[in-house]
Parts: sequence; C-alpha cells; structure tokens
Amino acid sequence: RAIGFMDSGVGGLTVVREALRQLPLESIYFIGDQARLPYGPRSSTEVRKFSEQMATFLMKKDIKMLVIACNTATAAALEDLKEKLPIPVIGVISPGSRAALKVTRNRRIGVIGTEGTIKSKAYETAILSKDSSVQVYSLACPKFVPLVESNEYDSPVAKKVVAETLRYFENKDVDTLVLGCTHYPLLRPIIQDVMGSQVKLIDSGAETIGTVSALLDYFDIAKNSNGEKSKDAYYTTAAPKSFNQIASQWLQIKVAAQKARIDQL
Ligand code: DGN
Repeated sequence: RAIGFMDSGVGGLTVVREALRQLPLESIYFIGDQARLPYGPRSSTEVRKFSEQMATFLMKKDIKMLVIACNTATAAALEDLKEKLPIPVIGVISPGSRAALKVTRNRRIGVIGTEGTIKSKAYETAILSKDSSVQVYSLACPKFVPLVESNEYDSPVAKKVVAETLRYFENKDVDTLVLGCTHYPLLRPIIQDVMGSQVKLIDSGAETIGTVSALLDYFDIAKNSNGEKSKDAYYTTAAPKSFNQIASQWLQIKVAAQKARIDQL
C-alpha cells in the first residue's frame, strides 16, 4: 500500500522529494488541489473541508498513511483528520518545530508561512510548548506561493520579492528560520542568500519524512522492503501541464499527473 500526500499545489512535492530520497521503496500517491489554491488566505473551515475531500480521495486509493504535506492544511485539519481516519495522519508542523529547537543556538527562531499558518499561531504554539524560553518571530509571505506555482521560483522577480519580504528579519537576529510552507523549499537558494549563510533554514517537509519513517517502523506498517515498489501516482485538480513541468523538474523524474475532478473528490 502507498503513502498518501496532499497539498494545495506543487509545494507538497518538496516533501515527496524527501520521501523518494529517504524511503525509495515506498509507493506514493499525491494530490495537489491546484484548482483551489492558494489555501493561505482561506478560512480554516474551508481548508478543513478541502482537506477532508482530498483525504477521502486518497483513502479510496487505499493508502496506509497520510502525510498532510501542507502547513496551512496541517494547521487547519490535522486534529480533525487524525480523529476521522483509521490510518496514521502526519502533519508538517510538529517535525519542523522540533528541528528548529534542535538547531537554534541563540534561541531566536523565525517562521515564515502563509497567512493561514501564521494566523493560526501553530508554529509558535508548537515551539513554545516544547520550550517557552525561545523567541519566535513569525511572518506571513503571501507572495511566495504564487511565484512557485507560476514556475518563477528562481527568477529575478522572485529574488526581488523575497528580499523585500524578508527585510522584516533584518533586526531580529534569528539564527534559525523555519520554512513553514511546503512551497518555500523551492525558493530556498534565494531565501538563504537573503538571510545570510549564518542562518539555518529548516525544511519542515524533510523533517517530516524522518517522522514518517519512524512511524512505519513503530506501527509495523510493512515497510516496502522486498525491493519492489508499485507505481507512484500523481493527481492535480487543475490541468496537469504546469504541474508536470514543475514536478518533473523538481523531482528529476518524468511525472505525468492525472486530473482529479473537484466534483469527484
Ligand atoms: N503549501 C502550503 C503550505 O505549506 O502552507 C500552502 C500553499 C498555499 O496554498 N498557499
């Protein structure tokens, strides 16, 4: 059985990339809800509803574990899906928070994400509940997801937007920055450049796959270790052309996504 991944768009592929690297024998079913992105500005009730629809779609494909490869959806729907689904459900926020605490030395942590994620204070809550002595500086970056989705993530426009947006951190002296949106690792080289090499970037998606791996062992959900892997499948609710382009480039494999119609979710 496959591991299911869901996101509002191509961002979740940054988590899939880590899964392909760290768990090469696991099959992957991915769905991106590109027809309804961005999720960032939507209400949590709406994001919860869309997340449930995507989870139901993947459950019908018979998955053994669900990764909510989207911070916005994790903040809005993790608890709900954990309660409703009979399989383990993993979000990206807790692993990202743990990693930030492990890495920071001066105990000043920055978090960037969508409006939905930042408004929910999910990172602050997760970080401070583990260690209340750290300072957390959070910033919503609503311009970043559209840059990534339009395949502009290494363009001069992207450089300008990222530099302007992250100016907020100029006097915050953070030594660690959580990329609290799964789209942001595609902007990683630019973000690193703007923040300076002394700031450590946390890719919450990459951290999440470590948790997935541990859970596969813990629940003894047969890690596919017989050397065979069934075919991965990618779905998007929009026309697959742009998805395929970004996915093939980012994952370095040929991706031919199928269209999942919203009215069939
Ligand atoms: N990739 C999603 C996240 O991690 O929050 C959100 C992208 C969006 O729809 N704005």
